[in-house]
Amino acid sequence: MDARSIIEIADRYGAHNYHPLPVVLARGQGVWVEDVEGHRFMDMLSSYSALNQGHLHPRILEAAIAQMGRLTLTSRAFHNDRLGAFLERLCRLSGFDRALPMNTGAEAVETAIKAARKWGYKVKGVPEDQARIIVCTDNFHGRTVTIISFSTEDPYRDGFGPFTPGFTVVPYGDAEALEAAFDENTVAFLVEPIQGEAGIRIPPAGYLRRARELCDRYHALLVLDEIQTGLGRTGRMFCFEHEGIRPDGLTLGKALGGGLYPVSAFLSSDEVMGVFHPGDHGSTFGGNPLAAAVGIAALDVLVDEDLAGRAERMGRRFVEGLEAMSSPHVLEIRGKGLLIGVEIKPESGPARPFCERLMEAGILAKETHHQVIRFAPPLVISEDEVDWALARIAPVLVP
Ligand code: IF1
Repeated sequence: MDARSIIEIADRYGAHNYHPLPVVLARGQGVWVEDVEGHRFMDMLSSYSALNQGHLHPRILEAAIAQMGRLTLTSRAFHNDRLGAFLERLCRLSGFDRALPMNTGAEAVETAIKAARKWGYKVKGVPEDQARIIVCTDNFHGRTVTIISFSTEDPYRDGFGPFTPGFTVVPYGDAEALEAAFDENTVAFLVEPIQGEAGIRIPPAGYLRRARELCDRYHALLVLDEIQTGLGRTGRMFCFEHEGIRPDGLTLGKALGGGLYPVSAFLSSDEVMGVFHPGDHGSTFGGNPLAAAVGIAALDVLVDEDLAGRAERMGRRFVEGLEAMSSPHVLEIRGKGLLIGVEIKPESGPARPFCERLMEAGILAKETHHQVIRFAPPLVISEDEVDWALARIAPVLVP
């Protein structure tokens, strides 16, 4: 079937909650994807960082296939022989005491919110139903009703109320405003170390360190959402390493599933995780043996192939190449590692037509927030592939 008919069917039978580029993908390998008509593209979106290890990484695929032939699902009513090893791997890699496995990013964030609130009541001593969590403007943490309750983006909220109370919103990157927002009932500050959806926004240097100090001073948890920034994307295994701090809680997802399966987790200390007891939280699929086997392989690949180091090196090469173009359309190029945003000047129009032209040139990238093109290829990208991409981006950015 041709691309147009496939798109028509999806449009006819699907909800219209997306506006995808008009390309229908059928195969993938590494940084490359192919559409139903046999055109090859470089995937510079990586499913929003869920494909850090690239499409169909052979080790991850092999682990998944092997596990699929043994055991895939047990629920948490029984133990399975893969989960313990996965949790241990995750804790050792991240330095946390315990991990709670879920499936999607939003579920990991919901878990973090529940953990922080319960920690607030049981450990900190906040009066019942008074717990407050500080979050930032232009945050993106997922799509559940509770999470969109503290979104500042109208389309994410419009028509979906009533909303969950208990959140205080402060301007992202503003340490003074953050300090002013703490009170005795604050249980956590939940924040992305770099805001992805907001257009690859990097807070001022020292912001996370200040956040760390404030959380210590007010006895609140610093919870970082690294669902997008974690697992090598920014040139470190975790983005918080850039500032030399440690959070009290961490959410991971996306690349934890190696581009193959939804795997997410909330990580924290014995003290925080200790608030959970049998029956008070869970998920049918979270921690299933297939997810655990895939998760182990996904982490092994990140470490063994030093994908964080590669993100750092390839990111530098890519940004230098973009800067060398001196495009008259570009207002700013920003990013860390291979999480790169190119902001288009308002007078050059929105980013979407640039993405459409990139697609015609063989590069799949997606605009975010109208003016920003997001470049976030799989971290397995090679120097030659970076140069290949730059050669195709140049004619689109430089007329
Ligand atoms: C979509 C955005 C990116 C996330 C952070 C939690 C989640 C996400 C920091 C929730 C998800 C998504 C969802 C996806 C597009 C993508 C996205 F543009 F929408 F904002 F990456 F920038 N925390 N990000 O970035 O994870 O429940 O989706 O597994 O289409 O909504 P999820």
